[in-house]
Amino acid sequence: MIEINGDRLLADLRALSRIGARDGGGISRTAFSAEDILARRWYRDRCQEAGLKLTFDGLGNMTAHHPDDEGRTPAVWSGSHIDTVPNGGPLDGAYGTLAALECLRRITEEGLPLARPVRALVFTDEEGNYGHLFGSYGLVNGYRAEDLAGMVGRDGDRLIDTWQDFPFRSEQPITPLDPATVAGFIELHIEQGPKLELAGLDIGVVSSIVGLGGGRMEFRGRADHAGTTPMPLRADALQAAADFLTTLPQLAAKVSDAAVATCGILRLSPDAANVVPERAVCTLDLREPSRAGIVALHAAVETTAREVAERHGVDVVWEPDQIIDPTPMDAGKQQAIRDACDAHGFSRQDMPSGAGHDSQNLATITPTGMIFVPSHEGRSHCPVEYTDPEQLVRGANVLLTTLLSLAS
Ligand code: HGY
Ligand code: MN
Ligand code: MN
Repeated sequence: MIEINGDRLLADLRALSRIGARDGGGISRTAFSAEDILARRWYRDRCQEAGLKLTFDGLGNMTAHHPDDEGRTPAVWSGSHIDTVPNGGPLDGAYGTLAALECLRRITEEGLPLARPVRALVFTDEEGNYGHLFGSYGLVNGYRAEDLAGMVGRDGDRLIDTWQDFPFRSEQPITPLDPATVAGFIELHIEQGPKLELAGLDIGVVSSIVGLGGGRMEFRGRADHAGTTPMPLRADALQAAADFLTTLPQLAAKVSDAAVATCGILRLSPDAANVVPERAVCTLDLREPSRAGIVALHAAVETTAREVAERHGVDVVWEPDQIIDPTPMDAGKQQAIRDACDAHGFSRQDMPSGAGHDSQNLATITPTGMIFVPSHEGRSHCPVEYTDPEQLVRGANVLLTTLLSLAS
């Protein structure tokens, strides 16, 4: 059974983690940023070193393939993302991206005669600076020009301004991919939760991926002088937002034990210490294993926000995101992953994913599977994100064996 070059994969992960590294240990590589360009150049150089061709589409999704496989379809796909959350960790996305590249390098080095080619992919903006799972969603569904024109990043920048002259984007039309060109997708990823480590297991075989909802809740009050405006006369948008946000834990609990609700961004205007806040914008992230659960969360946050706004004498505007459905993984791909674990003698368990992944979009057009490795103390989306190197190598070997079984 061929194996990956573990030292090379670990060295690649260390090298990529230096791009966008910040004092204090975190990594910031937001989609279409200068750090993103550096990381993509680095990835392109790795492809060239391995004799692989790199192409990219109108959204910046990148595909690495062997020149001999040019145009050969259907192909087996694997990959993930290299963009990060602000001050994130070194493995979320990068691990699955580089492991897929390592598998393609090993297949190339061994000159394996495969019935179907294997391709390694990098999806743009998985972390949703402009939109949930932005690149893989557009790859599968396309985007209308007006959708793209309306997209704004967490820093308030317009997508279509920021991606101007972005060197890793083509002028290709952003139309849905032909499903016939893909013969299956496998994504390797860190668990980003504590289950595998607590169970002392090597590999998670993902059964399903949680549904994603959320959106923008804006409370609109009235700007007033902080010193001269009596408390009862105020229409303070932040007071209303604060009241609303404290209800999130019980709103989630009312829907189910697995429902989660987060406000990770709160923006005030005019954002001045001596002005009563006129506007408070809360960005909400809502998740639940069922679509009905997310619909219930959306309804609950809207009802509660309107009640709170009424009480505070302010207005409220709710702009829900498009719900990304919970996604079951393909049974056949799950079995292929289990077989690969057993061939290597690695312990495993089937488990759901509480994090969203590009696999959610790929699964709508091709049989898709996901492989997890343990995350130390379940931590992720933060600088302390860590997985033991030998566990990283194990996961990549399961990926290689799985891809070879699907491509043969
Ligand atoms: O938010 C998520 O679950 C993923 O990391 N984008
Ligand atoms: Mn992430
Ligand atoms: Mn990820």
